Amino acid sequence: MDVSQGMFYKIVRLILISALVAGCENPEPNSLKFSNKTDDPACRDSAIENEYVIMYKSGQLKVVVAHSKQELIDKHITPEFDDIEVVDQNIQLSAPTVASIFTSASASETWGQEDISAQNAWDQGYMGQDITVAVIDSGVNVNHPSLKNQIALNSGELGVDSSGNDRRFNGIDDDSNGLIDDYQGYNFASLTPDNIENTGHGTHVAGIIASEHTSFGGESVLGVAPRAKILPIDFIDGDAGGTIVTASHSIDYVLTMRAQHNIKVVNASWGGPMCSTILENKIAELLSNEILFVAAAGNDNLNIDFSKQYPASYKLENIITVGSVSTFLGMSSFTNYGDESVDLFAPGEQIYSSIFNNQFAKMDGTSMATPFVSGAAAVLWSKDPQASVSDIKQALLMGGTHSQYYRSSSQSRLNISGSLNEL
Ligand SMILES: [Ca+2]
Ligand SMILES: [Ca+2]
Ligand SMILES: [Ca+2]
Repeated sequence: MDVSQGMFYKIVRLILISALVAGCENPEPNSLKFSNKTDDPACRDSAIENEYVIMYKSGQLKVVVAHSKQELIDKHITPEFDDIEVVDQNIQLSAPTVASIFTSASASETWGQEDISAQNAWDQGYMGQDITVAVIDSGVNVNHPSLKNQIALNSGELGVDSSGNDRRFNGIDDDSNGLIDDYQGYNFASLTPDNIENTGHGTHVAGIIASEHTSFGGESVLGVAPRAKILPIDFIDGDAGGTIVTASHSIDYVLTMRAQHNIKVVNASWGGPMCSTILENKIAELLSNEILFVAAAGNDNLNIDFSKQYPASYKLENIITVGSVSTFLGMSSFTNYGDESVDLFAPGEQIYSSIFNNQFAKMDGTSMATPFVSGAAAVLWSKDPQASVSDIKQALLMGGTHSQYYRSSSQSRLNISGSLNEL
């Protein structure tokens, strides 16, 4: 390539990056993978004004402030042009929403587990053993009696250091993974090791996936994969919320800890109309590492083939998007749906599980349907540890209970017994 050609390609790339920086208004036909989700004006609403995220070719992220496109290019892009992979708006992620919290509800506390034939898997000895599910959420009450034995602990931050101090609390990054005292997950909203669980959401999700079946004061949750481990990754704290950056750092952490914990599944019971190439790239990295990403369809009663919701609507092979069915087994009145964009339905109303302060509660939402599928994936992997993401996804979609009324690609709702037969 001669000099003029090199300059030409530089200019072309700069134009592409400029198109990205312009946000969703001005998609170039070939502008990376951005244009397929730039047609929805809703994605602009969640952008943080004047804040941009630079993703370097190394995978590192940096948040920068610029008051105009020209300022962004002159100050931040041009000086580091060759090291930059993509530039994106920074986007606010709303705290995960639950359709409602019940104080009294008529359904059995285990109707969901019964509907998906979980007992059949447990009877065969498939309980998610040796599999870890990363729960990227509002945090997990790691001391909850149903969950305290189910947390994936980082061996590099356990025991005592050379000074005789407990590595869990010594203020030192003992395993040199870049994070201090991350012995039971990490909080990328506060940048501390502490799960700050003040919504109940993440604990409820974690309980559906992997609660022990032991009774505590007469109460128990039948976790779908009771021998799987949970890696709690907190990326949303109260009103401060999370961003594309906290979500991306959470996914980077999954990749860092993947080998030690055998993380096969990420549960993402959150989303919104956010237009982010960076988040899409991060989920694609999970795909390269054979990690499944199970995403909630959302609770807006929308057809998300048309009203895109992310991360559910990214076209990546490792994503399973989950809608909710009611106790009557029809689609929930609130659930999002889509013949292409939703993959599978699962129980998502009057779901009983753990919450903060060591309590239990019933909740509604696609956030609750999603962990049924994550738990089921862990169960399938405990039957066939060598299975690929594609094998597991296919078994989940093909093994479900079929109905033409379910508006999803598989027209079915989760059934573990059927899926085990497909594997
Ligand atoms: Ca560490
Ligand atoms: Ca430490
Ligand atoms: Ca939190």
